[in-house]
Amino acid sequence: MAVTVGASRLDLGALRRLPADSRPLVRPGTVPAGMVHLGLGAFHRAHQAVYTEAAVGVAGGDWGIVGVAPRNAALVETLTAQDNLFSVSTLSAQGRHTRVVGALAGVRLAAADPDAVVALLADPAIRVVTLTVTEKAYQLDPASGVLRPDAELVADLSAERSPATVPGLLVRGLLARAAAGAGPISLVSCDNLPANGRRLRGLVTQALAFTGAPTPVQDWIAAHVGFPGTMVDRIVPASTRDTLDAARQALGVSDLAAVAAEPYTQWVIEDDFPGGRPAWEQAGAVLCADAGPWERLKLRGLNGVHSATAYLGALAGCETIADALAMPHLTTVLRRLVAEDVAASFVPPDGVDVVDYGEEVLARFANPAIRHRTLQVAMDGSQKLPQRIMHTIADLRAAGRPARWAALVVAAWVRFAQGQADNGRSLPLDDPLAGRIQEALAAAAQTPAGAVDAVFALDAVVPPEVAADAQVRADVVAWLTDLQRHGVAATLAGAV
Ligand code: CS2
Repeated sequence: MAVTVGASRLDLGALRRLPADSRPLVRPGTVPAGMVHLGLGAFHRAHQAVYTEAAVGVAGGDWGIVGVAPRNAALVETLTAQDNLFSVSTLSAQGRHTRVVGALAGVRLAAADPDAVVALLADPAIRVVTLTVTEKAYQLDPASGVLRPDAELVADLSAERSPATVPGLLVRGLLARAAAGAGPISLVSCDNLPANGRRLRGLVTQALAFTGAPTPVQDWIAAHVGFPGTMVDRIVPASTRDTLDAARQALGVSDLAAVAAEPYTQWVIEDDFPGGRPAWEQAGAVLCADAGPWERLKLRGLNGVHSATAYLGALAGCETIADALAMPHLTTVLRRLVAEDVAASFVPPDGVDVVDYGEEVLARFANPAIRHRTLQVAMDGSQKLPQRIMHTIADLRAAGRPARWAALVVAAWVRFAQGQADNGRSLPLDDPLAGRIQEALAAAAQTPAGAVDAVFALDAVVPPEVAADAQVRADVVAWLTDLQRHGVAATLAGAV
């Protein structure tokens, strides 16, 4: 991102000149580090950093966060120049509020000094590690959770070297921690993976086995490391020049690490912290024994609906999620997806009505102040679709129910992967499996059925019971035929 010049910079010295309601909730630089966070993207800054700062503000504790960016050198440089400070703007139709967050005790660039990150993970002062590294960084087969290490990860696990991947950093860090007997720790996945705590535990266990670490070391890790599952929620689009300009206006100084987010925020966390944790419940988080029902609610009832909006919207030429929602009939279709498919696919948390939840989600998506690009949400579909849509389909079919609206989402994804919007514009397939998906589509018969069969053969994405389901296949083929022949607008109009 280009550097804004002219205004003076957000840093410790600028704090006292900020409007009173824009100042941090803790005195930056005074809270010793107790946590490491991997993945310093916009979502972390507007979510876990905000909760952690608020928790420390109310209840205290040595829970400063050392933020680790795997590769983003510019962001680490920016935050270092800003004394680890950044702002979060909360945006809605009613207006905006900008506040500087003082949760970060330091920042590191893993690519520049991986060994420093390994040493941090082995430091007894660090007792919690949170992660927002996106689905693909786990290197797990999205449908099954089996480890599929790339060459870098194989190298990280095969010999002692400075790790180049996120799983490599975690495993080398835990081995160093075990060797140092540095005490218990929890690794907290805050990514939108299914059963993210169990997936992360599975990743660490499979990766450790790969290293051939001695059994007592593996046993130490199994006994001393918690893997709480979480449900995380807040819509935080990638920052743009507008985000930075608006932050500068609100603060009177420039903040090149500014993020903007919707007002809504939610965090449900399984309380598995053998080394202790911040008092996140004091900041509004829900600590519980099983986050599973909350996670299914969110992955299926929000993220699945988000992906539906992104693929149908991008095909119809809409730039943002809010623009897509303004398309005639889309909200009707999304309501039916929630009411007929999502709500019937799982048992929600006690006291939650899935249809009401869906209404709130649609109102959040329509927030005109959040310019969330359809192409951003459309990214990495192969990593997202299993937990967002395929599991809905699998559970409905196992209960003998149809999955008609969920099948529309799969068809929209296939058409998106075919690479052309209804207006003829080409659509980028930004996905770690892009090559495999495109090859499969190119080799297939050039008919809707041919495309669906090609995609259903990708077992990393489509679970076997869904791939083998003739009714699901027929539904997806029928929707894809409509989308190809008539486009999104007419398909939606004909569907309701
Ligand atoms: C979105 C999510 O980009 C995406 O795929 O569906 O980032 C979504 O905005 C968050 O999960 C909301 O909590």
